Amino acid sequence: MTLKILGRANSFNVRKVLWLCDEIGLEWVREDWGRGFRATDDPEFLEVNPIGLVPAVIDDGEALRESNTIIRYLASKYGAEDIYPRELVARARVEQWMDWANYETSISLRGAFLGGKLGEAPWNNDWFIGQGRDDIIMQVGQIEAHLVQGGPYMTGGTFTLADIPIGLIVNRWFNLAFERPDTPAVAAYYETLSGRPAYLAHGRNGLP
Ligand SMILES: N[C@@H](CCC(=O)N[C@@H](CS)C(=O)NCC(=O)O)C(=O)O
Repeated sequence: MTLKILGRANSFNVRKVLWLCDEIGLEWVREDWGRGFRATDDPEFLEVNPIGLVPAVIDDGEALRESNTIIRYLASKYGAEDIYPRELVARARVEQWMDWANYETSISLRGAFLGGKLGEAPWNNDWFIGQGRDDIIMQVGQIEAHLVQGGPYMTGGTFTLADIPIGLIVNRWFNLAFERPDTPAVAAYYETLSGRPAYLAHGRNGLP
């Protein structure tokens, strides 16, 4: 049965699912939910995801939520071991970047992006914006330092699930408009990812 994705296509976390699906060739349909579309506190949405955030998916009648969980689930279900290895150390090296992105950079991007770029309340106060900008500069610096040690992808020579959240952060980084240090290794990584059609469709697609 075709995978159903609930969430607006301009959402950072929905884009992870869309990118993964196209990367491994899964068929999907999508419904617009979230900011600017039907609200996620609508009972119809809450029945699928009681947490009230996008994305949610319905796969073979099973409702699932949390973007990283969804992409790990789909990669596992459809045997994409090249991008989500079974070997435990290799798997942990992928997941550590996914977890780091979902906690650390999500908070800083609330200030730097939602507050500083979109002017969205309650994130649009000067302290929070400033803190978010300082933090994302530090965190992209950590990605830069990591890529200088290795690359071209986050876990080495090949593309993995780790590159999905990090690729979306990097796209957002280059779409922010405040004074930032140069990050040449991150810029090279951005170009490397841009060789992937699914990244051009859902990551570097003109949306921040
Ligand atoms: N930890 C969740 C975060 C989900 C999240 O924050 N989604 C945002 C969009 S990226 C959302 O639902 N915002 C409210 C809205 O669009 O109405 C995940 O990774 O899926």
